[in-house]
Amino acid sequence: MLLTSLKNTRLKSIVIVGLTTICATTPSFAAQTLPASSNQPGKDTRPNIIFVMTDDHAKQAMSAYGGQLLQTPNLDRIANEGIRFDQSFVTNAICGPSRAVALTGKHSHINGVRDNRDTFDGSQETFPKLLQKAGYFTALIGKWHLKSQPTGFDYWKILPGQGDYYNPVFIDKTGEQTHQGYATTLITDFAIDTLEKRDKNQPFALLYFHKAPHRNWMPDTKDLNFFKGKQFPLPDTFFDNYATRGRAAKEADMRIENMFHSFDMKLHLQKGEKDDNSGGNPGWNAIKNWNRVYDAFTEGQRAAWDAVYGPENKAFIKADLKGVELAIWKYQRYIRDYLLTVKSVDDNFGRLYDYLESQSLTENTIIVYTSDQGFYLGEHGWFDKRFMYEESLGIPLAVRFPKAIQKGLVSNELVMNLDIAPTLLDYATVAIPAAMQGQSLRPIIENKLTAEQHWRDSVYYHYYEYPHGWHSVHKHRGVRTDSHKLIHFYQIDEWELYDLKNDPKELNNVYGKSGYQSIENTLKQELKKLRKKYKESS
Ligand code: SGN
Ligand code: CA
Repeated sequence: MLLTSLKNTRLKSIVIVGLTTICATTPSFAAQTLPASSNQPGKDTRPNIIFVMTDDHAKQAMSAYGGQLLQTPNLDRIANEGIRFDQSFVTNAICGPSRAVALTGKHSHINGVRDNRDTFDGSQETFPKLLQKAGYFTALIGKWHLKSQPTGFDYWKILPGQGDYYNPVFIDKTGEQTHQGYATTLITDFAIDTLEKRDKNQPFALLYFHKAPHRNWMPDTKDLNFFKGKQFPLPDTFFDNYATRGRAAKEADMRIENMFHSFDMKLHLQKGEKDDNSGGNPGWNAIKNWNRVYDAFTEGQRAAWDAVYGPENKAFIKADLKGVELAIWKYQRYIRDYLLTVKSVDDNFGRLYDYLESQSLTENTIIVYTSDQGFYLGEHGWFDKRFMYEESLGIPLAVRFPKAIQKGLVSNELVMNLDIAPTLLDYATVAIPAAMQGQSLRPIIENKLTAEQHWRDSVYYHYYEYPHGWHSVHKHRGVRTDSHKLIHFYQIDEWELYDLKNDPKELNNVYGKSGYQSIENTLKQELKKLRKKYKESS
């Protein structure tokens, strides 16, 4: 049944957006244009790589995915001039683990980073290391969050841990320095500078990894009035009470009404007032952390910030909102601030793109765009991620490489962040290690997958961070196919099953309901098969 349903979708899985983009000419494929190795005499024409990753950027906030909340013309360009993946997923929706998967092409239980408390073992094989060995100049700029020092990079400059939005500390091989400015802009400045200073005879692979739009969503002061006066529509599922779900959704601590008044909402509490909305990690001092980032502003930044937040905060205090009204106010502030941090990513990516254009680098450079996981923008009443539900499981994934990609492709194949490393190695003509668990996306990217070729029936997911840390989401593993999703919260032995075609918002858990026995059994078998395939025994 699984296979049949997949074969039926295969034929529909690639579509081309917009009549004007349907070309009469056959696209030229990279394989025909790339030399085998950098050891060949003459100019090295292997493609450059720019891997753009944001932190917590939901597809709903990218206009190429039909998101209405904000226009992201620069990021959209990657999708519109290349390929957009509509069913792209992470294996474990949390930062450190997701980055480790992207670097290694291996699931968390193999690469050793199961949750944000784990330290990445930098002695293991990664795609940047392999590219470096193959003669690429490799660089990493921005958020790293893997605790150990980066390995496999000729140059790196990273934020410590989560990093700060304003006047952040960066670390490089020489030590720590504080840089005045806004993180997204600084990361872009450093990325451009790195490209400018590189040895131009070598191909390059740049990992351009943003902190934004991670909590606590502090926009750039120059963007603060961009949405002035705008009210955003509430998502349909904002008031979800998880009626058909089990304990996990009910016990998670990530509802918007519980966001911190200080750190998240940017309100200045009076002396003695407590910010005891738990917001995800009891014991964490939100007021102290808000004061720390607010105190880090320069005078000019603080004046610009206060000019906008000051009067708004005053009006909020006066209104003394409660209950639903308070939750809606919090949503409005959250979504505005979140979107503004995305806007800055988009503007800055545009700046990097302009640089590439000025250097004639837009044709022979593969640009991959993704986020370390999806995010809840008020759906189910939540912020944050972690769950295997669609909003956090799904990621934006787009690839631009004019030499190989027919403009405007859209794929519905089930793809994963696990596939990024093998794909980039493939394009660099570096052998993909057998131990990598992902698959090169090249046949999809080049629109060469035929009806007979088998891609993938399902994706495997495993989230581990419980009970430690933030947001109290129970451990779970699961399987998602094109049409269904089965989740097992194994420590509390609760199952959930969703019929994604009839219930795309996952409001109706049908596990154990009549008529679903057969799909339930099929998916349980599939889960077993995937655990075996990926060598997961624990
Ligand atoms: C911080 C956030 C959490 C978030 C984790 C993990 N709290 O701890 O809300 O879930 O990061 O995010 S904060 O108030 O300190 O911002 S991740 O993307 O790095 O995995
Ligand atoms: Ca993240």
